[in-house]
Amino acid sequence: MLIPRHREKKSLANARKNRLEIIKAQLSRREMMKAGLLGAGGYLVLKNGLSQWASGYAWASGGGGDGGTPITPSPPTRAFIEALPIMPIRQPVAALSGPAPTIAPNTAGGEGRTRPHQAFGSYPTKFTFPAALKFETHQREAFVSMSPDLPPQPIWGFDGQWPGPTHYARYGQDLLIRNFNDLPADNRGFGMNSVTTHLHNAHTPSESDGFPCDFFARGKFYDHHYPNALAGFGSTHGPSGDINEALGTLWYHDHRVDFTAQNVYKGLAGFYCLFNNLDTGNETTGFRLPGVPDSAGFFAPIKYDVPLMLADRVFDPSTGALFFDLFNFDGILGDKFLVNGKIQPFFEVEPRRYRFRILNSGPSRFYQLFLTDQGSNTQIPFYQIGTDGNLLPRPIQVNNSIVAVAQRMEVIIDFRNFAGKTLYFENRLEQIDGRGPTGNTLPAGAGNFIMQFRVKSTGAADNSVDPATNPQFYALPNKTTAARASRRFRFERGNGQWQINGRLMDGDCSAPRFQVQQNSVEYWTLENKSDGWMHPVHIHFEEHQIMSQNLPLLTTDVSRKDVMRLQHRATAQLFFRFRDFIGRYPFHCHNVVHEDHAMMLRWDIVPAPGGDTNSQP
Ligand SMILES: [Cu+2]
Repeated sequence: MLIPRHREKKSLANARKNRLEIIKAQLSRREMMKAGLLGAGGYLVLKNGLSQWASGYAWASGGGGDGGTPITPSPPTRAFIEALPIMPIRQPVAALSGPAPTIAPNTAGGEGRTRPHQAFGSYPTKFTFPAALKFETHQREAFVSMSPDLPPQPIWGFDGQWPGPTHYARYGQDLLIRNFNDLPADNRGFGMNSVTTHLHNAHTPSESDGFPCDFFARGKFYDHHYPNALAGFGSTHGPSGDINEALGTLWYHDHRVDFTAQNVYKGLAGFYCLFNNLDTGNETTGFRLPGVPDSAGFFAPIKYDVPLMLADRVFDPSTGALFFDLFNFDGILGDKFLVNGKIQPFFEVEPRRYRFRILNSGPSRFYQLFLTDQGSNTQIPFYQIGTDGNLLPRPIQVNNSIVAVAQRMEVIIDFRNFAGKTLYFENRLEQIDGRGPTGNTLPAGAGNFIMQFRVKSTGAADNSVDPATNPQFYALPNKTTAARASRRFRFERGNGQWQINGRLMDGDCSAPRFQVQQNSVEYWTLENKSDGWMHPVHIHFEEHQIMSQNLPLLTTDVSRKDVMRLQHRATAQLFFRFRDFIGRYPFHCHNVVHEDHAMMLRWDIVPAPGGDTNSQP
């Protein structure tokens, strides 16, 4: 039946209004099920005007009426008219606001933590309480401009910024960070104002890791202890840890159970960079990676060492406001590409080498990044030096790199031969819905130009290492040790939800699915039997190495990783060594929409001689 154009528009507007009201009510998937808004299959029930929005002509259906990519485009915005923002560095404080820190949770003093700091009890000689270095951050609402062509957007940010301040830290120097929840009562449309902050892939005691159910209410604070200690310090590589486990580019982000997608989409994310006496942030020392320290000292942005946070977003076509669709279970694809919080910025660079720390902050898109000279549509090779926050053993020359949600790629780009030219980061991966890329790479020039480089004609001296000389960074840790336990995990869709081995994450995170023995080795097999979906799977606490996969590996997959890009019909076996701390951790799909629709599980690390060997938890 043909619907008159004006009626169609009106019903669409009603549907959107109804959906926004449900989202504003902060209902989780579980609550929506209870309220009868979701059917048994997990799909949105077609009633009360919701159906128009869900079922076809407003959204390219992902199948089954469960939403998909918006056909209704965001309002037009101009590209490459605003400069790339560089985030400020978080500054230490002499004293924390509020009560003095305590090892036990200071519930009476307003702390939301529920478990004592373990590293001060079990490791008194290594970590002295309280940590000498102290920071604080305030999560709060702010209005920011993402484009001069859009209205100011209400975001939630660490210290009111998106991306949040970049945190610089050094190995061997542990720190306390007091995290205040100063978020507003009114979420202005979406977002949950109880929060938990995860430091992605850090070797962090469980109580400071930002476990999904360790969320704390507005008005409270939470003290996180980050040891910044190399893995193995308490076991295989005592007392200082294994230098080959050194991490570089981490990021912090909200991890609230059932609400991670909304809260990260709203802005709760930032970079955390770890340095040591090899990766120094100074191109005249250590590995000599590009970087010139600021004369203001360690807590100031390092020149030529640039974090880039990629994000895609949808904006309401009528109001220009940031839009989040809670009813899309495939994954949310934005039609606007932001880098460091700006839509398609430009960056003026000198004709020399730069280190870029590139993070895909989601929510759901995969990128295949090329460096494109738009005039000729030629691809310029560059060197990849890291994946997922870990330096590769040596630089690898590539002409593109794939980065799934939550993955990082570190690259060195040499602009020396491009003085006066304009280059672009171009995403050429074809992806038409939140399920994952199609597998096709678009022709050169046909992708999305997400960022522009304007190369100046002159620049400062370059003392950084030339990656073409094949310098050695860290070696790969040994992975020949036999496993104490082998486990197998299927990532699958069932009843319209996202499952691991046929089960959903429980909403109170109360039951561990399995227990790992502290300081043991395990082999985990991850399996995706579908060719409809891809899952970037993140395992907390320890990175892994891929032992084998039934699909070809990228040259850069021979590395340490913290996200497994589980492709269509992939089966991959991973090597893990779980060391040092104990407690509960999650493991989940980092397409944050899949994560919130329960593709996550809790597992625990327990002291020897505990732990189980359940092969299909
Ligand atoms: Cu997934």
